[in-house]
Amino acid sequence: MHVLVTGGAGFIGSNFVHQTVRERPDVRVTVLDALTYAGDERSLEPVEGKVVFAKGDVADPDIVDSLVKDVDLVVHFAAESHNDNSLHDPWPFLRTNIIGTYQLLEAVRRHDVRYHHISTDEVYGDLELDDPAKFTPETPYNPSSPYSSTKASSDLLVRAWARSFGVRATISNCSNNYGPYQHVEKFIPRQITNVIDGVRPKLYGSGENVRDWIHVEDHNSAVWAIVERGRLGETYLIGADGEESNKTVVEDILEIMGRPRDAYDLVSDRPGHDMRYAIDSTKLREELGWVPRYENFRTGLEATVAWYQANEAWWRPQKDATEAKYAQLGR
Ligand code: NAD
Ligand code: TDX
Repeated sequence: MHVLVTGGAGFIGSNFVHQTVRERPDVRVTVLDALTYAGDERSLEPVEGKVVFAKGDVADPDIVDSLVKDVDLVVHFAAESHNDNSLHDPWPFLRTNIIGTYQLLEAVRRHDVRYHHISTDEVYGDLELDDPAKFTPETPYNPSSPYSSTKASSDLLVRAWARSFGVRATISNCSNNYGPYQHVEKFIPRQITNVIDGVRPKLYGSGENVRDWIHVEDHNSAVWAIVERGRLGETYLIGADGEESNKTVVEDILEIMGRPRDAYDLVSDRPGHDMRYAIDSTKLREELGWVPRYENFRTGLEATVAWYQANEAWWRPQKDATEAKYAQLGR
């Protein structure tokens, strides 16, 4: 099998490529990535010589067609992925997330290639802290941010292309990922690298917002389960029952790194900040027999702290520019 992985130089995509090369020697991998500020070819160094890398834009129909025609499967990770950026400048999100998905769908339609679409739980909006409910595949779409509205749009394109044109597609909506190779703009790596730099972690608003954390390796094993055993046209929610408040996560990071648990600051809130995400992954578990391996969040967090401590050369080049962007936002 030959798979085209879009966004394979980003956080989740590069981990997907590592896992695939490690565990599936029968799979050939080609990566398509535009190497935006969020992509880094060095994230593919562990698989150097074992995958083909193409630098290019998913919104460019020519490069997309030339690569899709030679593969059996597309796994589409490429996206503008950061909510704070989408509040500052939404256009790249419309272009990459909506137009890029459209171009891929047209190419897989032309060449009858199996397609898996990577999406987020943020398409469902948010939940109250005391709501016993979790998101299910039946939850109505209700996105809050420019980022999540473009991801919701792309999901709807996939559903329409599957129904109207018979494109062989599946969709997964996953909760917040953590693990190695995540850009330092994101919450967990930002706080770990701040502590390394002697800067106090920054919590938006009250810090009570809840995210449902899953280790990136578990997200990616679920993607392979869906690709291999999922029903065409279906949506699967991926989550590992990892709900934690942002405040608890920061306190745990501080404790793991030998600092007092209260050595953080509250800063101005993100506009439209979703309160809580929570995934019900029953369908994935019961239908496809998937189980997460990193069930203990604290252990996974300790490993992630250790990875950023050991890999400063990887994240250091991103750090100043990222913090300069946050300084402009007052966060
Ligand atoms: P990321 O920002 O770390 O990586 C995105 C990658 O896509 C980068 O390598 C970037 O260079 C590439 N890219 C961006 N625009 C491109 C374009 N126009 N053409 C080609 N490549 C382009 O993102 P991530 O956190 O790894 O997220 C990957 C996917 O998973 C996204 O679709 C995101 O919506 C989804 N997702 C992320 C999370 C999470 O917690 N990070 C959770 C659920 C779903
Ligand atoms: O410095 C910070 N302080 C803070 O309190 C940052 C960067 C974030 N936060 C909060 C905002 C969120 O409640 O932490 C939480 C997590 O923030 P992000 O890492 O920006 O993630 P989130 O907005 O939840 O979205 C993530 O999960 C879903 C990914 O970035 C998306 O790509 C994915 O779809």
